[in-house]
Amino acid sequence: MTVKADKYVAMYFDALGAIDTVSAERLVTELLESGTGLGWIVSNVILPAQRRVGDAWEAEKWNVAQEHAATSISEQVLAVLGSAQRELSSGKQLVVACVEDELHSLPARATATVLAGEGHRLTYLGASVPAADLRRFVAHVRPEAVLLSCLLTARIPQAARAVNALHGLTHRILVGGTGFGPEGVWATKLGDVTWARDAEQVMEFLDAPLPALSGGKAAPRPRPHELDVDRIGARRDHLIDRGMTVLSPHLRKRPKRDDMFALFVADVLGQLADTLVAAVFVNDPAVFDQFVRWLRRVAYRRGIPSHQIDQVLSRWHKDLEGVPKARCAIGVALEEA
Ligand code: B12
Repeated sequence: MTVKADKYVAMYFDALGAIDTVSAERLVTELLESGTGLGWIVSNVILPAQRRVGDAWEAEKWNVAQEHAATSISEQVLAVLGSAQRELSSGKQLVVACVEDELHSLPARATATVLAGEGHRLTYLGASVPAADLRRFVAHVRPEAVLLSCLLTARIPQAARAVNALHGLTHRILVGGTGFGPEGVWATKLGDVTWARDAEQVMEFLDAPLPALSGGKAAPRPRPHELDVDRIGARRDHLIDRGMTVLSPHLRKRPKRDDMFALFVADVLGQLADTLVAAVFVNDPAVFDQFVRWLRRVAYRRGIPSHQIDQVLSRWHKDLEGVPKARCAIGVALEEA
């Protein structure tokens, strides 16, 4: 099956590269008509091709516009696949949402599409759903389970807020996405949730007897190092400015088109600060270290050497005096350089 999958991934990825929606759609519909399962197509063709899109962007082979165009084709393909599915009376009512600030909606949509293919009744809320609005929506719909997606580790605090907001409203909260780390290790910090790798695993959990609905006032969740988290949050803009100052001589060396590059760098520094908050929130420096490794790779390919990232980190280390958990995480990332 792997060889076959590789072939289809290559064909699908080529269609994305050629912005050829018709071929992408035809490929998956032909697979479906030949009896290939919806879950298999999503997990072994569409999602791996999207990962390749990310690799192409990371390696600067594809620009942001190409990535956007490719992703919008995959969204369309998933919409077509999803609309062809029928709900079963045995199907469960499920709500799927990305946590606040999480813009990677495609993996959540893919998960929802596979579950719809199994006859479940899906309400897909898409990207960045504020916790309070999610609570209101779930209180109204009363689904059997809520599925939360988080692709970036930086969004773990938002995931925790969503979980808190849902307390007492649904029998199950399932969380998924690369943001929770390998095998969902950081999801354990969110309290009463179940991490699932993919839609298949969600189905296993849905088949198990329903846990009791925890009622009453929200149980106090562990909010580790709350003060440190707030302190970094309060300095977020300052940290971004600092990073831009350190990197600006370098940004000026870039060709004219690169006003966009400066915006990208500012955005990534924001993600870096948010990831530091997440690392402190779950009390694991590995969260930050992992993102810094990615940043070094991406920055290097765009002409920013690793020692300049170190300079940013060293400035942040100084600026965050009195925030020991943050300094510890930065220290680990600097040592790993
Ligand atoms: C498309 C894309 C975008 C689009 C998203 C559009 C959309 N509608 O989804 C846009 C342009 C918005 C975007 C933005 C950014 N992106 Co982006 N993006 C991607 C890309 C290319 C594809 C994402 C995708 O759909 N993957 C598809 C599937 C295969 O991913 P997957 O996570 O493995 O999916 C599995 C699980 O996550 C699981 N799952 C997910 N949710 C759930 C929920 C439940 C309940 C369950 C059970 C399972 C589950 O389902 C899948 C398995 O079945 C990835 C590349 C990649 N490797 O994923 C980068 C990537 C994720 N992005 C990345 C980055 C850094 C960013 C930005 C910070 C970039 C920037 N500022 O310039 C921003 C951040 C935006 C934000 N605030 O959220 C990095 C992350 C690096 C890191 N170490 O954290 C990646 C890996 C790119 C790269 N190679 O560098 N991005």
